[in-house]
Amino acid sequence: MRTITSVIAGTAVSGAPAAMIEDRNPAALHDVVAEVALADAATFAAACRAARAAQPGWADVPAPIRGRAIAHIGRTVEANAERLARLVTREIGKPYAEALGEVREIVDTCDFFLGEGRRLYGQTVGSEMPDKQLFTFRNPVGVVAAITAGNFPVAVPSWYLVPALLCGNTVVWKPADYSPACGAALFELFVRGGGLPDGVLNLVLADGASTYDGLATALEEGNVDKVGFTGSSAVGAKIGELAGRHLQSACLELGGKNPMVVTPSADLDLAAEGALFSGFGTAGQRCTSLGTAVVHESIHDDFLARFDKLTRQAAIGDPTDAVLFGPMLDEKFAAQFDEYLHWLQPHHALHGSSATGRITRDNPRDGFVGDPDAGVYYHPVIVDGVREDDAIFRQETFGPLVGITTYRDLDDAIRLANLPGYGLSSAIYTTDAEEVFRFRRGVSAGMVSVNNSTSGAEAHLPFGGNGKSGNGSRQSGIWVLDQFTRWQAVNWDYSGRLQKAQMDVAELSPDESYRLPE
Ligand code: UN1
Repeated sequence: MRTITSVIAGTAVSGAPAAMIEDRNPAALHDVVAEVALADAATFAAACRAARAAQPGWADVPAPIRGRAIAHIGRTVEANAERLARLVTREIGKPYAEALGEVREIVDTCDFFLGEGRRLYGQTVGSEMPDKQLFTFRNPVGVVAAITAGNFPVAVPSWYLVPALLCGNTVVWKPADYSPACGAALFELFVRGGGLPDGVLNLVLADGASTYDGLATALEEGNVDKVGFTGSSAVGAKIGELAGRHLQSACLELGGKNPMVVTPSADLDLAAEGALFSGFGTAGQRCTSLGTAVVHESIHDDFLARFDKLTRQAAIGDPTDAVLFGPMLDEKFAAQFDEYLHWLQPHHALHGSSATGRITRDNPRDGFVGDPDAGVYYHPVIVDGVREDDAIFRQETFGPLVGITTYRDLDDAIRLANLPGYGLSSAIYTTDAEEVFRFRRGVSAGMVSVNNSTSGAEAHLPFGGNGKSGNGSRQSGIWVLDQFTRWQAVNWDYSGRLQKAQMDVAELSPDESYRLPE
């Protein structure tokens, strides 16, 4: 049995400071992927001290050379794509094709940022006074603590690690406690593939409580300059509050209750296909998964019939096979999803499967692929008749559940889309350009899809949300550079005298009373 541990400054942490746990395959619970030595809060704080010690040296490595490290990491990940994808499938049950796509997202992120080492542009700007020059520089923030979720156990972490390292920061990374093997694998690919010096990237495997306490200590000790967190809105609020006490704004990527508006002009087959993938891909466990389909009342029955049919026909089961979705990420997500199913009420009509709840031999799903009793599999559920006061309408239900509600006019659809108070992703299906732009303007989401899934963002557009989905921070593309660098403004006076800004400024002789002759 393989034991995986935290790694600080290039050295594996010995023993199991907090606990030793077994990491199991959610598609085949008898399969123990690894034994995991969990660290405690003190280990987290020690990792931040190591990152602090390594940071000046890493910032001294010229940015184009750091960009080369990112290039090498990208190529190393690409060369290990199938192995890493197989591990993603084994550890969190993501269907293999999707896992390969997830690995591709790391490579895309590296490809985008490898050239940024030769840009990281600042500006050269003229002064308001002669013989004086102005400049801006991007400086690394220092030590980044990145705490990530396990539904994207390797791609979403790379959204933090790649730009943070490229910008000259050192990093302490705490992957989800249910995806430690993916975490350890990605850590090795970064450190070995990139040739990173010891302490530049550190790995801490810990549970949520130890991480929070360790982060609090590290912030207190002045060893964390930026916190990145991907996870639930509830935990994100706590992390944001903790960072705020140290006058820091965390980079928060939180939950979503992502709406899909289906209008009368929509191609209903396309909309149903989009709803199927948005709602049930990754068993509905993406932060960008579809929450509620907001469907015009005139096409509700047609849309529901198509969506129901596709969902009933979808292959569900063994994630090494060609299935729409596999198991829940982990048993704790299954237990949480069971709670959400209690939110179903008599006014709801259920569609999409032969039953609801956990799929077992006694509660079967037609056409299930493999042995349902081997893992934690759930029936997909389409909940029709959702009302705006229902918990199922207002709250994220991380799992294979999609609500349907109806609207009368587009203003009403936009109101319903925004009502839950999240604001991550959204979609509209329409062939009417005016509706597209009215929706884009009115919806609170950071991301809008037109005739496409709510999920599946590309790696070079800003990714992030508003409201309960985040504090406005954006990841990916050029926008994330503002998370991992701080602007420094420099002015250089070479006039040889003290020139006072706003005071020693030459005045022209304007005559604003001048009018053209009639
Ligand atoms: C997440 O679920 O945390 O847009 C991220 C998408 C993926 C990323 C999802 N590229 O669905």
